[in-house]
Amino acid sequence: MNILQTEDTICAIATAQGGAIGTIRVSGPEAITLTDRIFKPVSGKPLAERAPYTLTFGHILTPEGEIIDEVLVSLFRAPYSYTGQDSTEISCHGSSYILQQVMQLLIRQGCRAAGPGEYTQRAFLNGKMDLSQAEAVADLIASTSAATHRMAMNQMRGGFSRELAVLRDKLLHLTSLMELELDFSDHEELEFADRSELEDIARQIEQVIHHLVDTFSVGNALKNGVPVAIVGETNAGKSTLLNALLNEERAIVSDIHGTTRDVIEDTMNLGGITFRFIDTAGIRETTDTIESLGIERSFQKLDQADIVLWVIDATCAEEQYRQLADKILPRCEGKHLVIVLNKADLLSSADMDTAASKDAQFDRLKVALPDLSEDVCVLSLSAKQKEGLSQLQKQLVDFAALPDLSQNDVVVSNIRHYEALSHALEAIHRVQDGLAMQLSGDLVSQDLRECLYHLGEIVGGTIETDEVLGNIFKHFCIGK
Ligand SMILES: Nc1nc2c(ncn2[C@@H]2O[C@H](COP(=O)(O)OP(=O)(O)O)[C@@H](O)[C@H]2O)c(=O)[nH]1
Ligand SMILES: [Mg+2]
Repeated sequence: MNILQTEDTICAIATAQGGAIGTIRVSGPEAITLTDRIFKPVSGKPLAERAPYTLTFGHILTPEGEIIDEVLVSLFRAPYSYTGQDSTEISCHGSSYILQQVMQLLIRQGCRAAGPGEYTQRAFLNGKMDLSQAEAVADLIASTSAATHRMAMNQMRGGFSRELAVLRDKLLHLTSLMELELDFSDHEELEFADRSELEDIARQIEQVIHHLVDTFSVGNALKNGVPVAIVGETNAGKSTLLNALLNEERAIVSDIHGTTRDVIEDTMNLGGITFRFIDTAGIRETTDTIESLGIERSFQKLDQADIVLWVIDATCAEEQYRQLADKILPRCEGKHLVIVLNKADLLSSADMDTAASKDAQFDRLKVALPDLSEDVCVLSLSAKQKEGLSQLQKQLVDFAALPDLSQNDVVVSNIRHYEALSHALEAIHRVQDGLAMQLSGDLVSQDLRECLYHLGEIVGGTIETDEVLGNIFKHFCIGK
């Protein structure tokens, strides 16, 4: 499918199955004519002759004259519709048989069944909304909590777009000051904005972009779940812990070392917060290429996580700790780290003779782990017996405390926006460096333009390719 095709007329069932009413949307230059061909209004006056933004009652008929349903048709004329095109919405009874019949009739008359997100894509291409607003439509439909709903609603209503517009204005101002300097640099008698003023504007821009980039960790946690990476040596019980936390057999558990080679993740709601648990390949020295690729990804996931669960086999805790401390601890800076001493069930039976209590063993282990900073939390549990899990869950909820969002907070939750903003941030840093180093204006302008380009990518303009658009809209539901 050519994704930029907007000149044909599309139709789709826009409502979920099982409701009392089902709506079919038709959009395109022929929307009204084609609907008229299958619809007989009770008043006798065809849609083509009716005023827009009216409801018309009538019947959907087959070419043979059989009544498929009694329906209400709403009428929209370009450019005042969701897509910006002529559109109709046929509200039928919610039977999937009826809806399929109406779809088939429309298709027989020349409509094309719409792909995912095609209506919103048309809305974007017709200038009804920018790209970030279009993406918010999908988020809004997928929202499952007050926080995700608020983020999406704010973005769809243009909160983010406005913030970006202010930024772009500032950048354009800075660019024009720089270019003024370039154009008239031969005229030594002219005074230009001095560099400290330019640096000041650049600093303001940097702060705003920096702030937006920072909001992504909250936005992402709210939208996709707080990322919790489960890492550690092979056979420490990481997959068992994942399964215990998710309460299902999600990952393969085996006593063969190196079983988990790929990343397995799933979400779970605890105390009203969605967590994204990520089981990773065990970290060990290996010559197996596939396994080492898996281990590389383990580190990637560790880096992306907000919370790290380092699973250690309690029966050889000191050894496992020493093996990996150098690799794991430095990567946990700025994250919450929980050291999970797993297989506590084995410990208690092994140490039965000494009559040491579970707590005492735990304390001993804690002392045995050297140079642990204060804020690292150490818990002992048995993933296999599902003992001690509630303590871990409580700890996770404590760590994850997310801020309450207000209606107007701009929070970046879309990875595409985050990446564009990160690139914009790099560019503005180069601008700042350039200004500080007294680089010539044309070099600095180049980075300024790059910064503008990346901000432009977010709202969409003239730059996006079919591929980029296709990628964005394919995640939509059909009918939106
Ligand atoms: N006794 C005991 N065995 C466990 C526990 N957790 C995991 N195991 C076992 O340890 C082995 C490795 O577990 P697995 O979850 O695959 O480890 P991974 O390689 O870290 O993912 C399996 O045989 C598990 O049944 C536990 O809490 N107690
Ligand atoms: Mg595993």
